[in-house]
Amino acid sequence: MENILIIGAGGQIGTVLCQALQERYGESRVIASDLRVPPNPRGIFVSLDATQVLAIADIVRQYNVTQIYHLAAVLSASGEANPIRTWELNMQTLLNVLEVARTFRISKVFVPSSIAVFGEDAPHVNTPQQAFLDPATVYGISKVAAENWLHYYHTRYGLDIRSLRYPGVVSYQSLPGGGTTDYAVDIFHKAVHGQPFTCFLKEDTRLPMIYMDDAIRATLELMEADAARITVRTSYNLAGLSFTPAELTAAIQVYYPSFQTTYQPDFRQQIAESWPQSIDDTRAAADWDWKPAFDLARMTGEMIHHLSDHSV
Ligand code: AKB
Repeated sequence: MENILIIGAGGQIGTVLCQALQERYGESRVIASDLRVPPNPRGIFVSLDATQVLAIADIVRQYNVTQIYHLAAVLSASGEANPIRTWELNMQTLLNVLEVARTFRISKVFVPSSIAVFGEDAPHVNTPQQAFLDPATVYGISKVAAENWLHYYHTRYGLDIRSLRYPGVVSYQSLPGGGTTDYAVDIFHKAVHGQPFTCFLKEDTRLPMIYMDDAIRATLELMEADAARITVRTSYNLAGLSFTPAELTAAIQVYYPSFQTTYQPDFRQQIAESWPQSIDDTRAAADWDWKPAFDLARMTGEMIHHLSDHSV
């Protein structure tokens, strides 16, 4: 029987992944954790500061944990406010998780990476799995380092660690925080409330994104794949869809014709321009049969359906 610890369970992906794992494995088998415990959590939710290795070890021992999903990290935009602190937090929590996993012989670990590992010198269209990694943000630098640590712990200690380079994740269940792709969620909240949206990126900034359902399915499919099929032990490229703020606005206008976006690019524009516009994920397709299900029209319809009071 698996007992699964999620670190960063209160975040955008953690909130939804936690529910998906509870549905799959049972509520008593999933130990959600974050710095703060939300009011009325479903199932087991414990307070955990992942910068404290002994605190992670205590929970692993107490709940007999067999798998860890480590989702806590400072993201691309907020990370730039304090680069050294971001590096320390992202690396310390990662190394703590890896050491606990090694010591307690955890059977499987998931640590997400990001499209932020890519920078100026990677091809921006259909960015390949193997590309030059020269990230422009401290978040990206920490994810490149993380990918190499994952590979190291796998080859040196035989740990079964798996990872995906998430694009921007679009969700109705939870809000992102501190990312460069966050606009693609914020825009829907404005649209359903009948308000105009001010975008911090230029209208033609194309970025890779993924709808939450696809992101969760990809994570579970990767984690459940036969270990012999996992040929990438740094992190897999993962594609969902790609769009610009102008294209997303047009897709929303199908439901709200008077909805308007204005553009006031800030420092996040430069981060976005350093990232891929689209991702080549043929390796994920070949190794564990990955195939996204949501295009722009379907994603937009679902977001509006869930965020508005009525079905559209
Ligand atoms: C961010 O914008 O920083 C994240 C990411 C792409 O990893 N959503």
